[in-house]
Amino acid sequence: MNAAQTRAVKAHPNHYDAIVVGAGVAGLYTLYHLRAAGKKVICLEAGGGVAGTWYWNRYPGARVDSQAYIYQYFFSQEVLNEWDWGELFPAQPETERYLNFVTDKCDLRKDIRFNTHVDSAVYDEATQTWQIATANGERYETKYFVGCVGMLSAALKDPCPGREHFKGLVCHTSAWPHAPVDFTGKRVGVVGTGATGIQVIQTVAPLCRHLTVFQRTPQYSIPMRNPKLTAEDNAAYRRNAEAMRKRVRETFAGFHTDLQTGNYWDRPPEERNKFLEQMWAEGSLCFVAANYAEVFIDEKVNAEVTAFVTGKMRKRINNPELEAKLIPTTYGFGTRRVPLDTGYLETYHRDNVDLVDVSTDSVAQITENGLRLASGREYPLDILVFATGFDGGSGAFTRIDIRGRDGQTLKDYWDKDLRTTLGLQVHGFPNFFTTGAPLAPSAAFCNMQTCLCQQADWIIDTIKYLDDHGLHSIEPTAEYEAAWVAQHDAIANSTLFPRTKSWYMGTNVDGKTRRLVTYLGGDVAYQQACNEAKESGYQGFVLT
Ligand code: NA7
Repeated sequence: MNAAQTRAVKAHPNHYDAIVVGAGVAGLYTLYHLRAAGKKVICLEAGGGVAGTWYWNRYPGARVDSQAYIYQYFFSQEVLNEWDWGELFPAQPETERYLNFVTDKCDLRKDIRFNTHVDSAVYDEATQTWQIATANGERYETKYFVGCVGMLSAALKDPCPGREHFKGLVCHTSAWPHAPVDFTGKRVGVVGTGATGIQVIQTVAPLCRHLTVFQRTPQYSIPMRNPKLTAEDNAAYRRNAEAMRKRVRETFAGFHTDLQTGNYWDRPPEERNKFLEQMWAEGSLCFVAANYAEVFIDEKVNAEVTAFVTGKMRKRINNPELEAKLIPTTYGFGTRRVPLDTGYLETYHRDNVDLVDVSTDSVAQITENGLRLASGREYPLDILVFATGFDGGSGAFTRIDIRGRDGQTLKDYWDKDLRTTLGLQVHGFPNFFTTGAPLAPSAAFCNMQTCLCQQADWIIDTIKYLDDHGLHSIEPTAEYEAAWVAQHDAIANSTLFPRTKSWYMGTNVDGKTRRLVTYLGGDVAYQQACNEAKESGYQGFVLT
């Protein structure tokens, strides 16, 4: 950049060193630390408040599946000292309150522009800046464009046409109304039985007159153990916070517990069963994240653990007809995201709940009075809830018109092949940083707080490095990106995940490139790769 170009950049009324898009877990953290590093930074947020996922997904029953003491920030002693958690797995209102508390404690609100949807971000090679346009007509310019837009924020639209004819209320879980929805006396239909659908179903069933669940694929589910937390519990979390901060970065999936060492088959059968029973009793995702790696790699191990889980489910369901519908048979345990539930399976014992299999007779049309299947069978409803998932990992980025060098759009690039460098940058898009993007643990298989904050740390350090060295831009080379993709694929293809249809593999979105969105080498290996890039002076990246 020559002197005239530098002057032109500085003259822009909305010029920033860095613009962070999204005020969720990653965005708030990045904003705080970039500001603390002396950068002129602003955060643009589409919603009317902070919290990202926990702002939008305010449906009944929404709840975090990570324990509160690992789903919290560790960077602020003041926040740690002053915040008390009420439940081990906090519900959406508590989580949203927490993120608002952090926002106010750290005085972040003044640097967030709410109700500001970013429509486009275009890289100007002459000035080495990103030109950002928002839906409300504002223009911004920034050296660094940091997308903290959420791995699960691009919701899939209505799965069938006809919403305009429906006399009742249609709700998407991911854009739930802020005013409470009254289910009293209502006939409710829920489409989707992923982690979200399960939370809605078990919560709404006792509130409504009748609930019809439209299920395409059944789920393995673990009963959540969710005690209320006392002042002593919170005091213990505080005492342990420093150790926990370190611990979560030492494990495979960013939890406090780690995958088992040793071989599954080395334990005799009764010990294996005892181990599984102990893990099951935890009532958490530890059953996944602290199990044996072979569960996800070795068909026979997976079959044994699957049999253990289905045995548990059968006992709860205790009805052959329902078991046939609710127990998965087409994929192995853990190869799609395992939900934690609170009385979900037992919900189907209620007289006011029906389970409809839409795997062969699909959801076809929203009618005036309800939902019609392909066979013509119609279900009268007052409220229709879609819990139909997201374009995971990539969708929130490709819904923004992002253009890098030579006018290349990110959407076209990813439509050809879903690829990133460490999930942090993309070749052809200088000074564009991402959290929660494909090919990193934070895209799916991780305690999100751990992985998002670790990625944000790398981005913050990299921005500081560039500025401290008087550099203008950073971009991964095509070769380095190809090497990362190859490493990612080699690991992914050695597991059972690619055999199962799920948002992890992108099979839930028509036409999406099939690639496991999440890096499965584990957080420790991932952090090592990130640190090596940094410590080598960014070998594999072009710095100008
Ligand atoms: P998921 O896990 O993608 O679940 C979406 C559900 O919606 C799933 O049961 C889908 O069935 C179902 N679905 C989607 N489209 C249809 C149509 N057309 N007809 C019937 N059923 C349909 O999303 P969630 O929001 O539950 O969870 C996302 C993540 O949030 C979760 O993994 C956690 O990390 C938190 P399918 O399985 O595709 O047959």
